[in-house]
Amino acid sequence: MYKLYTRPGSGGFVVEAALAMAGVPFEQIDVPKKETPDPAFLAISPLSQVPALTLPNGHSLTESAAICILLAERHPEAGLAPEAGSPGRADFLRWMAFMSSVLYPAVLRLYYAHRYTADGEGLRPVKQAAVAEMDRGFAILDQALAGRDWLAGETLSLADIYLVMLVAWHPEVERARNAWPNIERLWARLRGNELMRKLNATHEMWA
Ligand SMILES: N[C@@H](CCC(=O)N[C@@H](CS)C(=O)NCC(=O)O)C(=O)O
Repeated sequence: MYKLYTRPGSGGFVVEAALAMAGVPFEQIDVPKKETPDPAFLAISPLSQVPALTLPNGHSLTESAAICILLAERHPEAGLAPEAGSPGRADFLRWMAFMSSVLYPAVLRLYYAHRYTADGEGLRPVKQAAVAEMDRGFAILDQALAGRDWLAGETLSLADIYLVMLVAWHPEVERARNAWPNIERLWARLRGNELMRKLNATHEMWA
C-alpha cells in the first residue's frame, strides 16, 4: 500500500488528490512540524519536508511534482495527466516543472524567510521579493490559461490542482483573485468540485 507523509495545509494536498482520484488505498501519516525532526522521517525526506510518498514496494520519494508525475504514470486509467505522446503532455510537464521550481520555492521564501538571509533584519525584503516572484509566476500561468479551461490538455489534470494549491497560499487572496481572472475561473470551478471540497475541509486551503 502507498504511504503518504503529509500535513494539513501542505503540498500533500495535491498528492492526496492524486491518490483519491486514482482510487488507490493509502495510509496517511501526518508529520507535525518539529524543531528536531524524527530520524526515521529524515531517512525518507532528508529536508524533513512533506509531501513524501512510500511506494508499495517500499521505495520512497519526495518532491511534489515528481510524485504527481509518477502517480499519473502508474495509474493511467485515472487520467491524472495528459498521456505521454498526447498534445497536452508537453504543457503538463512544462507547467509542473515551472510550478515546482519557480512558484513553490517563492512560497517557501515567503513563509520560511529566515532561511534565505543571514541578516536578521533582512526578513522583510526577502518576503517582499518572494511575493513579487510569486506574482510574476502567477501572471505567466494566468496567461497560459487564457481561453482555456485547463492548464494542460482538454480535461482536469494534476497541474490544475497544483496551481490552485499554490494560489491558495498567496498572502493576499483577494488581490490574487482580481489580478489573475483565468486562475480565478479555474479555482472557482475547483472550489465546486466534490473531492476538492472534501480535501479543503481538512487542509483549509481556502475559505
Ligand atoms: N520541493 C518540495 C517542497 C516541499 C515543502 O517545502 N513542503 C513544506 C510544506 S508545504 C514543508 O514540509 N516545509 C517544512 C520545512 O521546509 O521545514 C516539493 O515540491 O515537494
